[in-house]
Amino acid sequence: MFCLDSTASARAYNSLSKALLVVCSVWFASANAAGSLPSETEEQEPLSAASTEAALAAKAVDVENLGVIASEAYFRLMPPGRSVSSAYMLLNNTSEHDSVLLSMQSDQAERVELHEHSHSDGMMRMRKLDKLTIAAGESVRLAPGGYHLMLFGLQVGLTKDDVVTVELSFDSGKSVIVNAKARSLK
Ligand SMILES: [Cu+2]
Repeated sequence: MFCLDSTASARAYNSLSKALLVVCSVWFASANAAGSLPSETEEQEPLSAASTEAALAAKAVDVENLGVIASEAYFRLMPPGRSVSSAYMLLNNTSEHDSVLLSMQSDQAERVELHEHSHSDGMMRMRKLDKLTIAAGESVRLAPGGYHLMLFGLQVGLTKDDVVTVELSFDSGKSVIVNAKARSLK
């Protein structure tokens, strides 16, 4: 699935120099215009101290069992009122077995997808991926212009002090809890 419809991307990519920022702003604009953003009707409860402790405990156990460590996690701070953003991190597979990221979810977002940017016919597009394999002993970096997590229906009004918690589920059946800090991206 491509995030950009071909008309919007053709207009937007006349100037390649604006590549990444244009991708996101045009994509956000078209998503809003199409009314495809989920409603904001679901109540989002802030993480309590107890659930934070539980999450940290879960992370410790999962890292031990799974061998995948997530670090340097952050999400892109959105303009006011926007509910779609992206998250980035470094995934390091310290085990002796390949690990396949299959799904991800967050209590703070309606839906989380794995995407990658790719060049096609001289244009940069976003594409949804079904999985991401992290080879044994290898790292994969999710970063602007490459792999990223797309956060749809994200809690509105997040600020620089907020954290988005995402659960990554792997083919082993285990999962890793990632706390992504807010970051402003130029
Ligand atoms: Cu994307």
